Amino acid sequence: MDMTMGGADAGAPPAASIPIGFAAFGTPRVDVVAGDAVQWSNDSSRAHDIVATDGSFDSGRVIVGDHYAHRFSTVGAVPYYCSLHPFMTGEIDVHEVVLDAPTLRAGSGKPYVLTGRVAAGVTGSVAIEGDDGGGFVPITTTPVATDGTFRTAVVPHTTTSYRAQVDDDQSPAVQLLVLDHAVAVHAMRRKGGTTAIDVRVTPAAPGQTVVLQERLRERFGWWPISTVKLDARSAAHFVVPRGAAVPARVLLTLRDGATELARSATVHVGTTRSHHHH
Ligand SMILES: [Cu+2]
Repeated sequence: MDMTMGGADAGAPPAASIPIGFAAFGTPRVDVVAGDAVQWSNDSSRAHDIVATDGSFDSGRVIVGDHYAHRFSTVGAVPYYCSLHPFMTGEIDVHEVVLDAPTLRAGSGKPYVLTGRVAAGVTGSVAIEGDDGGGFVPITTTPVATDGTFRTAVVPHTTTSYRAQVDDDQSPAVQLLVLDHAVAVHAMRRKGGTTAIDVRVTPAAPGQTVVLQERLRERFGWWPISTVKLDARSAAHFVVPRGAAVPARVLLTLRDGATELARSATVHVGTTRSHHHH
């Protein structure tokens, strides 16, 4: 079943492309459906090969700039390695059905379209299951189109994992991130020129991270000023020292303080000239 893209066996384009680096396969684990072709491209500066651990395929020597493709027809995990550099390993996981990983974030209570594909020859419908914290439960079923794809709208209320099922095989789960928090801020200028900012996050998220940012002209953008954890009431309090007037906002983030989950409106801190009405 080996083939070369662009050769006599060229059919559908490869479902996945894996770059081969100097000492590693670029995507160590890839999910496909049975019938999919996978293409490896040697982007490095030395030759490699791609050899199935079970002996089911062997690319032979793939020189710099060349590529190799293999079509997978049987469901199951197919580990492989480079026989020239045996520490280089990878795995193709071949399924009856896969869900495409969501690329956008969803809104709570708003429809989001999930898409996926089934293996060659599978017809009928796909069952979609979702887990938003209590375990997987059935959500819906959706028909498979003649080209093997399917799509269906789901309505998540919070961040949810989804998987698809046909016959006895389940797809790997994919996670749909839902932005379901609101960050309310109230800024109050105090005597002496400091500004107090009260923050409240709903629904309650005690212990989660909030970051005060200011838009600083000398930094060319938004800059983190202070990072704190929400208290037991899902509230936080910042005091901004006296200074020039700048826009400020508060982000709810993951623990890293960088991955944004929600953002407040922009408020102004510091001393403005418009204070002294002309
Ligand atoms: Cu190699």
